[in-house]
Amino acid sequence: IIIFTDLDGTLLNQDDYRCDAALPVLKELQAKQIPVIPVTSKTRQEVETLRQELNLGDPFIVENGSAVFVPLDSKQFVLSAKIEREGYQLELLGCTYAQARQGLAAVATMLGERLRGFGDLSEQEIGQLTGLSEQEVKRAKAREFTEPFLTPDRVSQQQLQQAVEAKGFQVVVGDRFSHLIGSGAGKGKAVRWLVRHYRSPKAEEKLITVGLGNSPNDLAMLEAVDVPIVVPSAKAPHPGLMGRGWQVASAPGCQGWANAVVSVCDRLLA
Ligand code: 2M8
Repeated sequence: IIIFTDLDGTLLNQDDYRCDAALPVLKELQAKQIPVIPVTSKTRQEVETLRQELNLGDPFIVENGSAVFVPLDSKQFVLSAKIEREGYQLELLGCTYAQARQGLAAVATMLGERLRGFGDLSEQEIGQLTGLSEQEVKRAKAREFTEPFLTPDRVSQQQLQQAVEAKGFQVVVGDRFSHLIGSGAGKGKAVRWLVRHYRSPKAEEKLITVGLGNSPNDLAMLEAVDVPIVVPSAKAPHPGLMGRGWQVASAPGCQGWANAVVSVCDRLLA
């Protein structure tokens, strides 16, 4: 089993970014050597901080599938990426942050709309919009591949998407922001890349992939796994993720995550 998981609103509660209810389950998974792979909009710095806090050692996917980081000491994943950087092998699917910034400016000009990205917002503004602390905002602003921006209300989602694609990028929608990402990036592609590089400890083991997410930007990841699980938001599951017959966790945030992971693992390992 491999567990691929979104962070905000999924493993982490949407409002306080905590994951207390999931801690015992994460321990259990570690003991069973079941990899837990973060697949998130967050930056490498944000994920590295969380990995330290949670004592996670597995690979991770940042900035909406722009890059896959495989620790150089990984035993469960084959090291075959081309770039080596600070203790990881790095598989790059997206673009650079400078390209994403230029892309957002080009889309804004095309639409005749002001589009405000993380690079345009002060640390204080991002803090107010997200509820992150000063230190956390700095890590969220340390972007390498993508630009989160305020979803414009005067432009339809379709118009935005068309303009973004005309400029050679993609747009995905997270919990609070839209994200401009490179044309080769995506949570689904990054998940499939890692699955191809999984080295099963037991040759005869049939790999089963589980994915958990709560936002439209998790769709591609959920489509790429064997067992997709939708974590509902505080009010209801996101409408874009419904009607597909996917399992919906019994509660929002980390409590729903924990309940769903325990029941799926019990079922798969029975
Ligand atoms: C952004 O990501 C979330 C994920 O769904 C969003 O779009 O609302 C990212 O910029 C991330 O780096 C940041 O930590 C998060 C904070 O809410 O917002």
